[in-house]
Amino acid sequence: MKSVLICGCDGYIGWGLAMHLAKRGHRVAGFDNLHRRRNVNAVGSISAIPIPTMEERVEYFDGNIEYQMGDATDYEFLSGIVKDFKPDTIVQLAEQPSAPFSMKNQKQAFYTQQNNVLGSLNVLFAIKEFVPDCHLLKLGTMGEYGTPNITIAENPVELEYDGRKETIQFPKQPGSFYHASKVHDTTNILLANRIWGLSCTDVMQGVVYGTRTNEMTDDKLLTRFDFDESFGTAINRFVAQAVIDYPLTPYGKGGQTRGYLALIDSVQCLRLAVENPPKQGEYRVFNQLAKTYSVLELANLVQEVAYDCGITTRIDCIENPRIEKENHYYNVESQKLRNLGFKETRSIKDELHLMFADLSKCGDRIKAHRDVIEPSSFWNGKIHNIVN
Ligand code: NAD
Ligand code: USQ
Repeated sequence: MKSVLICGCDGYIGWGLAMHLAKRGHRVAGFDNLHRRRNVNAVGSISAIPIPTMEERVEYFDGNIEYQMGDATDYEFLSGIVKDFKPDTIVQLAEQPSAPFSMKNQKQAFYTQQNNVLGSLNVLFAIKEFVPDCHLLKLGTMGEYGTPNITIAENPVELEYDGRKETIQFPKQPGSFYHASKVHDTTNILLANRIWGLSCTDVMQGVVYGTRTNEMTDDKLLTRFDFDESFGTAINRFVAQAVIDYPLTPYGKGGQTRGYLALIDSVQCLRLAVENPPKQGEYRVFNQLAKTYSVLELANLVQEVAYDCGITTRIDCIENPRIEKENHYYNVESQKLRNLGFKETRSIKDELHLMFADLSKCGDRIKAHRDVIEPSSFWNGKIHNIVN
């Protein structure tokens, strides 16, 4: 049994992970500042799936989860909970996760980097001061790497230049101020690993989709589900769109390719990392994804499954609000979690069927907020400058 502190336990992944670890017999505590709820409301949206308060969730769930409201950027609060709970694993999910939100304006870019980088810096110091042997399981993102024209390695790579060799982490090319905040985190973690011997799994996770984990046995235990331009992610948005007869929205040419995994597999992978910690003083990277797809492939898959569910839906490629390559090479090494036993729980089509079943009950809530689906913030308008 591990004692696991989850930073950001009210979030899309955090709530599912907290229940999953508690059901596996781990001792689980968590905290959250509830900014995700606030930020989604601030962009004029809501979670399509209604969710109770964190206090109610903990009560409905008959496993044991200790919850406190609090902020990772408040060191007094954070060090207090670490000192009291004495975790042997800290899962750091407590960050602002939306790339489009971070690109809206100066205020949101500043907020994202301050919240993410300084919150994670506090986690590093709390570990050093109070639980130096603790395993930090840190959620980074596949978007730290960008879309390089070579295979993305999971292990450090050897660089040869000017007749000399050095081993380095795979180079990072983030595409938004949000993704850049994760690269800054990685730099700080590597430093803490080098100078203090901190043990860390830095998870480069792909885009997560889905409505369910096995522990969500009751509607009151479901996790949040967003579909707006900022907080909704590709597959989740497409299913929500199909449910209300809104044309699916691949951006631009639709060739943008990313790694994806279902929520149930995200918590499976994080549990495997918790139960198989790195060696003391080790820094390791896991590239966490099940499969890669282009957004157009995803839109086609969602259209097919919608049809099976009796919904006819249209695909309208719309102007890309982001600055990104729309036709590019993408290949990722992701073997380490598979070596620990990770297997995709079900096919993407089966997962999409479950999503349609859950979201078809939420059509009215999505329809009432349909105006937040269309992108309204363009990253800079110079889309023609991207070399494909
Ligand atoms: P989320 O926003 O639903 O969860 C993060 C939670 O942390 C939220 O409940 C939020 O209120 C809380 N939080 C944010 N800043 C905080 C702070 N300073 N102190 C305390 N609580 C704070 O996001 P998610 O989709 O569950 O993602 C979790 C993590 O995984 C994030 O770090 C995200 O960047 C990363 N990630 C997510 C995805 C994805 O597709 N969802 C993919 C790759 C990586
Ligand atoms: N996209 C569309 N149409 C849409 C929405 C998205 O074509 O309606 C495209 C985007 O332009 C992008 C791709 O789909 O090319 C993925 O976009 P996304 O919004 O699903 O994902 P992203 O912005 O990259 O961010 C999400 C999570 C973030 C996490 C990241 C993992 O919000 O927290 O870090 O996925 S990754 O993409 O691997 O960096």
